[in-house]
Amino acid sequence: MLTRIDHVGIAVASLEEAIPRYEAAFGLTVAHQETNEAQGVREAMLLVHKGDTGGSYVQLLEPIREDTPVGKFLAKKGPGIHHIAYGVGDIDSALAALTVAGFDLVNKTPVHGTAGSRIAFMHPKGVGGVLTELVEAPEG
Ligand code: CMX
Ligand code: CO
Repeated sequence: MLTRIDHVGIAVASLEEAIPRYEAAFGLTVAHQETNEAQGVREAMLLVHKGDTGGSYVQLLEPIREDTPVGKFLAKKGPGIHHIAYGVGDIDSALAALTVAGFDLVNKTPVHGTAGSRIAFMHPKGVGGVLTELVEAPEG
C-alpha cells in the first residue's frame, strides 16, 4: 500500500527561523511553500530525495492560529516532530482498507494537502501515538 516516506512534519514557531536551520545543516532548499487554511498552517516543503514514486520532504509547519492542530501541539509539547506521512498510489482504496481493518481515521475521505495532493490523517491513538498521514500525489 505504501510507496515511500513522503514527509516528516515538524512543528515550528516560525518558518523564517526554521528554514535557515535546515539550509545550513543539510543544504536543503524550499521546493514549495503555501498556506493551508483548512489545516491551519503555513508550510514549507524541503526536498530530501527524489524517488521513483515521488519526492521525500521535510515539512515545516507554522500554525496560523493557536486553535489549530499544530498550534495546540506547540502549546502542549513545544516544537518537534508532529507527524509522519506515507505516500500511497490510491488513497481511496487505502482508506477503504484501513476502515475495514478498524482504524480510526481523522479524515474518512481525502482532503486538500500540499500542492494539490490528496491527504488523510489516521488518529494517533490507533497508531501507537504516531499521528499518521497518507498522501496521494497530484496527477503529473
Ligand atoms: N502526535 C501524537 N499525538 C498527538 C498529536 C500528534 N501530532 N496531536 C495530538 N495528540 C494527542 C495528544 O497528546 C492527546 O493525547 P492525550 O489524550 O493522551 O493527552 C490527544 O491526541 C488529543 O490531543 P488534543 O491536543 O486535544 O488534540 P485534538 O484531539 O483536538 O486533535 C488530532 C488531535 C490528531 C485529531 C488533530 O491534531 C488532527 O486532526 N490532526 C490532523 C490534522 C493536522 O495535524 N493538520 C496539520 C498538518 C497539515 C499537513 O500535514 O499538511
Ligand atoms: Co503533512
